[in-house]
Amino acid sequence: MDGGLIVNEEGIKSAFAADGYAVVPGLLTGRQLGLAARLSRDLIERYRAGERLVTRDAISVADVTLRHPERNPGVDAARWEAEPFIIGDLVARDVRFAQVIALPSLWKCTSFLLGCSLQDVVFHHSNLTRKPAGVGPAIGWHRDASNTYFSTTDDKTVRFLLPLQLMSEDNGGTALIPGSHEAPQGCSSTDAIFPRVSPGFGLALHSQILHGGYPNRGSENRDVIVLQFGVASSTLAYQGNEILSLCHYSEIRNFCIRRWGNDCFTDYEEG
Ligand SMILES: O=C(O)CCC(=O)C(=O)O
Repeated sequence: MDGGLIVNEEGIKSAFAADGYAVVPGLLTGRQLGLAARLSRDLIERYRAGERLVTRDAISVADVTLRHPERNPGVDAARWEAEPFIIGDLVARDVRFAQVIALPSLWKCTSFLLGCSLQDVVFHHSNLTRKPAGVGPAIGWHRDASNTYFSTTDDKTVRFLLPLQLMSEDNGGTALIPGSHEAPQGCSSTDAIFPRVSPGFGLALHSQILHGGYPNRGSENRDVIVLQFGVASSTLAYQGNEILSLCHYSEIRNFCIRRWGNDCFTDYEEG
């Protein structure tokens, strides 16, 4: 299987089981990261230009600020109507995002974190979540298992946050409480940590880990591609209707090969 190079699988697996999260190096090669960053930049520009296909059902910095002023103190919502906060269903907006979802390293990592075969892994959903420099809003504390968009009844999901810039506390990086996936009550946000995640690495989240984040008041943007995967046999509590949802690796790979030919994967290989 080609793609990024994941080393230390056992270490990543035991961190994920014990802490409810893992920072996974080597998920994207330099060229794959270049593709992901280029597609995300295009999408942001199309949003700012008001293209309906991109703005439809998406959330702007203004929307979230008006709905939850406490999450974005001091920011004047009216100035940020054209600035995207969350854009979901990435393939529906730009079909080339299928090449990012098809990265073998993500599927392989999901299969070893969930202890299932690669053939049993399915794609759930995608979005681009942004915290623009200086005005990025906070994200409330939550567990992905409780979301009413796309979740399962058995906790068998992995959510990857793939940052396009170095993500840390300084630019509103994801906050999480290690071990909270095994502590349904009794967690305190004072125990939060902010993993530093480099572009090309991913933050893999257990469905029960408590996570959120503070506003970005730093000078660096913080954009993450969010991709959730699960297991075909799971019962779904909620099922968002996105292009390629519930497809297997072979189906998404074939989808890409039909559009861009066999080279579309090797093209993004290093060296
Ligand atoms: O963007 C972030 O820092 C967190 C995103 C998140 O909470 C999620 O996708 O569940």
